[in-house]
Amino acid sequence: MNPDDGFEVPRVTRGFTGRPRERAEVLPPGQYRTDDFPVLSAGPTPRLDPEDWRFTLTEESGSSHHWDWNGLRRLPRETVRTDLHCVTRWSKFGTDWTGYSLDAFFANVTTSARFAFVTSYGGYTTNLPVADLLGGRAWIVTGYGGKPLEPVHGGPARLLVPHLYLWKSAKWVRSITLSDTEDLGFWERVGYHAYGDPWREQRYSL
Ligand SMILES: Nc1nc2c(c(=O)[nH]1)N[C@H]1C(S)=C(S)[C@@H](COP(=O)(O)O)O[C@H]1N2
Ligand SMILES: [Mo]
Repeated sequence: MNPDDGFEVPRVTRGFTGRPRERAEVLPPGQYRTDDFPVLSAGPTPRLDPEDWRFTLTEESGSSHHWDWNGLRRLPRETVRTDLHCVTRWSKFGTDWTGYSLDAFFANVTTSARFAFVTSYGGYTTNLPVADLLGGRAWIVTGYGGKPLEPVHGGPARLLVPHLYLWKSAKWVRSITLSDTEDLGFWERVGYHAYGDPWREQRYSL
């Protein structure tokens, strides 16, 4: 783990990207507030050294883009303060992350694909529209609360898509594959909503 990673405590609390944070610290319907940070993992925590971490972004054409830890760290680093909303009904306000906007990963990507399929080390998967990864709304994060992201919360690197239910924020993220067809991920296949907007309470598809 690089020692400077995650040690920059965010000072700009809201709208560091220049956009207002809508409805920050307001509970979506059916949620309760917690100050804990529960751990929800469908399997064991993969132990992955940053040196062994790789991330692959594959276009619908099949051509792919790769980042290792050094490549990741060459991207512009951002701090993010955001609320989290888990489909199991807990919400946590004002969490501080450091990471890299998905916009930076898409800078040299040519795609008209609508759908993204995310795969983690350990085999977890989830799906979301490509559009939801763009526009300063999604990050690969490596720091939490001013420290390197703990393995149980997805370290060394996880996806963070806070405007959707937290199951979309794949821990130990390994790859994103773009496609014209919608493939469902681990929870979506067993009945969780394909999109998962907490403000519209899109918990289940059934
Ligand atoms: N790889 C992976 N990512 C995952 C999960 C998982 O089981 N495996 N669980 C998801 C769910 S359901 C939630 S609520 C959040 C929980 O994140 P946390 O454990 O950091 O609170 O991670 C999401 N990302
Ligand atoms: Mo969850």
